Amino acid sequence: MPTLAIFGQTGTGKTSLSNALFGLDWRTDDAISCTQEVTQHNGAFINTLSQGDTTWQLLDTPGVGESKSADEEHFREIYDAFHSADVVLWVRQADTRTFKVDQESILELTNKRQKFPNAHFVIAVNQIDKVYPENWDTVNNQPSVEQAVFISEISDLILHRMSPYLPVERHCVIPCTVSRNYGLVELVQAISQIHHKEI
Ligand SMILES: Nc1nc2c(ncn2[C@@H]2O[C@H](COP(=O)(O)OP(=O)(O)OP(=O)(O)O)[C@@H](O)[C@H]2O)c(=O)[nH]1
Ligand SMILES: [Mg+2]
Repeated sequence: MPTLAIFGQTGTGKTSLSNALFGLDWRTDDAISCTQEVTQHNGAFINTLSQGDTTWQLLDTPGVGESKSADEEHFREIYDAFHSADVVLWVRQADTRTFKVDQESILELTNKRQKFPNAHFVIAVNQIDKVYPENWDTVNNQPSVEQAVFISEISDLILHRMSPYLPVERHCVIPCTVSRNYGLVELVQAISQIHHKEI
């Protein structure tokens, strides 16, 4: 059974994505760091997102960057999840410009780029509904023309800032929004392209 493990800064939407992709009802929070331990589920993607019947071991991890003490407390189990993953899904929030927390935590997780899991790497650029000027096209349920331009630039920037740290390719940087149920089929497709490891 392949392992899909989800990482990223607190509040980016890791648990929301877990719920949306696997039909779960794990607790999320608008304001406070929520997931306090690695949470596991064995199951398939919901059938509106994928026709495949692969059973995954899903690991949802506590977000990084909440505080120094929380990061220290959670590090070991996040590290173990990272190195057991067949697919590493790193979640970024589209309207965030800071990369230092992601970069520093990846450096720690990879022993300063010395040790990588034999995994396939995907970045979800979540919460694209919040991208300036926040005028989501509700008629067609897609980004507005103005948002689409920024989302493309943001995805390029994320690749530029993250690829020195994580071996991710441009076609595996996937814009999405859980709230609008948009981009999730593409995200599942990117996750399902496990080239690098025999399962
Ligand atoms: N606008 C918007 N809000 C979202 C989206 N995805 C998640 N959220 C909200 O973002 C907040 C944080 O979501 P979580 O899923 O708890 O985030 P998390 O990454 O699991 O957070 P930690 O467990 O603290 O690391 C919640 O209020 C979600 O409803 C999205 O696509 N758009
Ligand atoms: Mg969470």
